[in-house]
Amino acid sequence: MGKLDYQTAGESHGKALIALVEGFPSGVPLDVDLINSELRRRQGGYGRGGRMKIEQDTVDILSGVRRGSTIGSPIAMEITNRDHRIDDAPAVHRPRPGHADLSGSMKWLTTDCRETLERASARETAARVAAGALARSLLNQFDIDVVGYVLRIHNVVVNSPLPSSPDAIRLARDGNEAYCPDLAAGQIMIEAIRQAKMDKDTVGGIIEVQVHGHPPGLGSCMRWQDKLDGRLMQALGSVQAIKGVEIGLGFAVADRPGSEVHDEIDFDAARRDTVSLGFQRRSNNAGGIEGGMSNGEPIVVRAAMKPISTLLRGLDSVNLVTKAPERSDYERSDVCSVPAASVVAENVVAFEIARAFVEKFAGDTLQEIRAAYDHYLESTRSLGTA
Ligand code: EPS
Repeated sequence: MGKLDYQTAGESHGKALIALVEGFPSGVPLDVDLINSELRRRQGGYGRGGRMKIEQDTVDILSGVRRGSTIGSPIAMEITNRDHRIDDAPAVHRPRPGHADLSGSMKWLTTDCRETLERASARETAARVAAGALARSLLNQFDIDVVGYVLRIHNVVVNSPLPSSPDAIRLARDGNEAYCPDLAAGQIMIEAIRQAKMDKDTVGGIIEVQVHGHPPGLGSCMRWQDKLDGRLMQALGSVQAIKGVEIGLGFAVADRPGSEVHDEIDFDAARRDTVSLGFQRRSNNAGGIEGGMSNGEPIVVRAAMKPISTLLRGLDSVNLVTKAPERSDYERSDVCSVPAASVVAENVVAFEIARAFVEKFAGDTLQEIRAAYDHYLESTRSLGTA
């Protein structure tokens, strides 16, 4: 039994993107429609560019599944690129500030930024969404729910309280092209994107992801690599264009004394049979993680996305061949992909939760994982009752 992990391969204009998931338990009924609907959502959102009119992202499952269920072998998924022309795509000599163009050209000793940008492109996130959405077939077996949405685009911020259940958040979120659960704010966000497009500019924003229904004890304080908060930060921080990640109160913890930060604990015996084992918090400033472990409260993570670095109006740059000052190259691009990034964030978080879940309740089969999970909940529930 290997560790649950995944890898991606593929360039933006190569033949295809690949997600390869290893260590996935057997016996999990696979929800391919869920993977495809997440891929479709990633392609959408207001502010996307022309490429999304060309592509129709769906997965072809190449291995690891038999008669609709996983069989324990590596699961390879392929997403075909309709717009595959990597050999014919023009050279890019004028690096876009903010993109991988200049650092990649220096690193791989080339004056053609295309050699780096093809892989650095956010198109790769389609493969990450496929892997994360696949992991949800496992999470769904245990009623673990993950929901991601947009909190802010440019200077437009959600300013009404969000519904508390993931289903209600999803319902509100899916009602607008900003993927924002506050409809009024979502409409103003769309206006901000429209304005940026008119200005030949781009805008960024903030996304939030919540996890519900998971047990306490995912992650560990024993090895720094195993801390759940650190792992979520790595997973989200590695998503293209993400420049900041925070958990719970995040940077706002610096403004408050401890008495206004830490989430006081109650016990309600009547709720002992729930996944929180009866423990309850009066607030959730920790964002559901203490000591690098889930504490049973919803996990709440946020990520800040910079504006896309391809601007129609260009930015000052230097021609890598002549070293003359020139404006950066323009590649077809999005004006804003914060809504799409909320889908990416939701699914990369889902994968990390599944990874931590399979670590804690290790087993080759769904059956064994379920037995370990039930045994754990039963054991923790009986703590203190001698
Ligand atoms: C993307 C596909 C890309 C870009 C975008 C994301 O396609 P193309 O380069 O052919 O237009 O639209 O990539 C970026 C914004 C970037 O900076 O790399 C996708 O599938 O999400």
